[in-house]
Amino acid sequence: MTDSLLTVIEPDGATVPGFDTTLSDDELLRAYRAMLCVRAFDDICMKMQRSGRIGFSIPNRGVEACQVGAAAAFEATDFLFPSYRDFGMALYHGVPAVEMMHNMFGNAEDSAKGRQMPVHFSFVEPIKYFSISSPIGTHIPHAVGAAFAFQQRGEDRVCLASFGDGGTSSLGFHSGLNFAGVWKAPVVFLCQNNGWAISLPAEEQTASDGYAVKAEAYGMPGVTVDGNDLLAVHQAVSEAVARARRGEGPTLIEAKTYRMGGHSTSDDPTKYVPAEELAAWAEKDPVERFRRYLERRGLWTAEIETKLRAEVADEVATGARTAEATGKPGLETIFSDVYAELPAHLRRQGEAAFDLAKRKGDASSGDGAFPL
Ligand SMILES: Cc1ncc(C[n+]2csc(CCOP(=O)(O)OP(=O)(O)O)c2C)c(N)n1
Ligand SMILES: [Mg+2]
Repeated sequence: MTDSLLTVIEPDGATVPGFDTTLSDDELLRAYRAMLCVRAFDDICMKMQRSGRIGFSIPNRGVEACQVGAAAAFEATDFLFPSYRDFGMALYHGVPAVEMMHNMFGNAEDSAKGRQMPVHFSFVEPIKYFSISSPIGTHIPHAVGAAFAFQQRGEDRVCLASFGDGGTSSLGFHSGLNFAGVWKAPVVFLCQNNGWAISLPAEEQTASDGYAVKAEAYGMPGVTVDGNDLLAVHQAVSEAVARARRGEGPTLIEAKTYRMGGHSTSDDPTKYVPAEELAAWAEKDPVERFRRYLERRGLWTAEIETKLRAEVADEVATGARTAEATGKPGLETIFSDVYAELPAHLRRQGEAAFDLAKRKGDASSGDGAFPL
């Protein structure tokens, strides 16, 4: 159990003596672009939700370094089991913004064919990004089960289970970590402690001294890392991935970060987040901190910034326009990808429903309001 907080980028962008990242210059710039893209994506989703064009979205502001630093430690052959607040994991690995926008609109091009809520992305290429589970913590045993299967089959793949401080109160957290410890499954648990679980502060989520300490009970190392420091998160997760690949089992990483926005586009954080707390964390903005690092390293200029911002703004705006203009999934797709062979009773029920829809018309759209 490491008590100290791993941090490598100083507030002015310098790194601590003796540290060097294993990320190449290209990967560093890719990470920065992914973080800018998350911000652009968030921005446009807020506008689309406020104008009633999508049901809801999840803001990522403040946690971008944590998502992207962690994602950069995985190969495309590994399996990510992300949280709903992990947009940067997909974007870093090259998922085009338009693919994510298809899900925001639940349209015919959506990989889930409109059968998931917005922000419940799932991708097979270019990264194995497992479908988001709405019930908190239920994806943790999924990640452990997949990791155990890879271990049994002798496949060199590692799984990531990413969840929040609130996720540690779920049954999935405890059963998942327990069996990962017992089986020495190749899985990395990333607890993004972002200060809040909707309106419940992280201090009221647990009586233990932080979250990393919980690792001890399950027989695995627990590490605490500065979640606003992309390179520190990347280092901690890379070490855990290497450990998993060596067959030494799982690691629990607590990344201390901060949600600089609402839980979703449907709540008002000013009702419960102290303004001074938010202001203090805004000073530690992870994107700005990484930008200073890139500048010191000679990888950032104002021209590069302008170019990247224009690129990501165009990517998300074009993606949103394309997704909005794409039609809804046909009713007859409700059973697609579900059964290898459709059972007879579902075929009969389906035919009756499709016939009714043909005669009476498809269900009309709702008003776009979403309860959470
Ligand atoms: C089993 C279950 N209980 C409650 C909810 C409602 N809910 C949705 S998000 C959330 C908070 C989760 O907080 P945290 O794990 O810290 O993640 P964060 O939103 O901060 O990223 C809750 C309680 C749910 N989706 N599933
Ligand atoms: Mg949280």
